Amino acid sequence: MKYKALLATLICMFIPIGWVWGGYGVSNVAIMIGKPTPDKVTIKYELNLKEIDNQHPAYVFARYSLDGIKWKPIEEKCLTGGSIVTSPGKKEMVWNWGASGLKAITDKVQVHVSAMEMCFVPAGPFIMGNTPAGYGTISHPGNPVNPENGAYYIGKYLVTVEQYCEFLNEVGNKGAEWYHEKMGDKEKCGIVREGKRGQYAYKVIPGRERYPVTYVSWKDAVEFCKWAGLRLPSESEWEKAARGTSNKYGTYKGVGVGFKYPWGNEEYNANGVYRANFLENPPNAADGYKYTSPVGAFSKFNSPYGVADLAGNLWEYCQDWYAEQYSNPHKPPERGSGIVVRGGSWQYPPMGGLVGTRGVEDRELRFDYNGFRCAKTAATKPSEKEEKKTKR
Ligand SMILES: [Ca+2]
Repeated sequence: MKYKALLATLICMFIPIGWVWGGYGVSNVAIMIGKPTPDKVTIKYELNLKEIDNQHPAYVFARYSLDGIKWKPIEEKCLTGGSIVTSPGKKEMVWNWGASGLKAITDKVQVHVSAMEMCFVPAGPFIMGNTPAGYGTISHPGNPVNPENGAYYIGKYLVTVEQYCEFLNEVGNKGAEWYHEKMGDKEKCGIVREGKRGQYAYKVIPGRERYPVTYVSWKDAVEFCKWAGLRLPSESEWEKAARGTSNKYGTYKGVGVGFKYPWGNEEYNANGVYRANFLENPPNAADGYKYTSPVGAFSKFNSPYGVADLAGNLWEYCQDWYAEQYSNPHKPPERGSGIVVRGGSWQYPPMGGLVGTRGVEDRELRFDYNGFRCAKTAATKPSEKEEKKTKR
C-alpha cells in the first residue's frame, strides 16, 4: 500500500496534460496531492495577467472533477491563497478537500484554474441617479439618492466569448440550457456548438476570444456568475463603479457627484476622439465599430476605479429588479416585471452611456446588445473585524 501511495504521489507530481488545465489568464497548472499535509492538495499555477495590482487584482477560481465529466467549484472557504491575487507570476494555493465535503481523494482528481480581472471599489456613500448636473436623461432616474455600499470588486471587463465558452464546456450537458445558436454569429458573438445532444462541445471562432459575449439572457449570466463563485453587480454598485465620487463637478448632500460619463464630463467624441462604442447617426461606425468592440478597446477612458467599457458596447445586466423610481434610502424592489440594465450599447445613442441612464430588460430574452460583468463582495479585513469587536 505504501508503495502505491508513493507511486500516486509521483504521478501527481508529473501529472499528464489534460488532468489539470489553466483557463483565461492562467497556465502551467500542477497539483500535488497530500501536500503540504495528507488532507490537502497544493495547486500551483502561473498567473499571466500583467496589469494587476492591489486596486485592480485578479480573481482566481478553481474547479475540480473526480471523473472528468462533472465539475464542481472549489469554494473560497476551502482554498487558501486563491481568490484575490494582486501580482502576476508563479503562484500556489492550498485546497482543503475535506471542507469540500470529500471523504477521500485519488490521483484521478482533475483541477481547472481560471482568472478574471477585477477592480476594487471602496465602501462609502455616493450620489446615485439624476443630479442637477444632469447625469441621466431617460427612464425616470428620480431624485438622487446616496446609497452606502460595502466595499466590492467589479469585473474590469465584460465577460468575454472565451470565458463564457469555458463555462459552457465545463458544465457539460447542462450547457445546452445556457447556449443559443445565435451565439454562433461570427460578427456579434462567436461561440459554435459541435457534437450530438448530450455530448456537446463549444468552440470560440478564432479572433472572437476577447469580444464580449452576447445573446446571453439575465438567467444565463446568473449561471455563469455562480459557476465562477461570483454574482452580478447591484444597480447601485454598477453606478458607483461608473461615476465615482469626485467633487470636481459639484457635491450633493456633501458627497461628490462624480462624473457624467465613466471617463469624465467630456462628450463621447470631444476633439474627434471616441471614448466608447455607441450607435452614431451618421455614420454608424465613426468610433471604429459597427457592432461590439473587443473588451478594453477604449482603455484610456476607463472609470475612476479602472473599469472598462461601462459606457457603450453592451447594456449590462444588474442583479436588481427595475422600479421606475428609486426608494430613499435606496433599496431595490422585491419583485418587478424586468431587471435593470445599464450603460447603453453599440446600437444605442451616446445618451445610453450617461452614468445615470437606466434601461429595463426581460430576464429570459437574449439580444445582441446585452451582456454582463461579474461582481464580488470584498471581504472585511481582519483588522476591521477586530476593531468592531473592541468597540462593542
Ligand atoms: Ca459604434
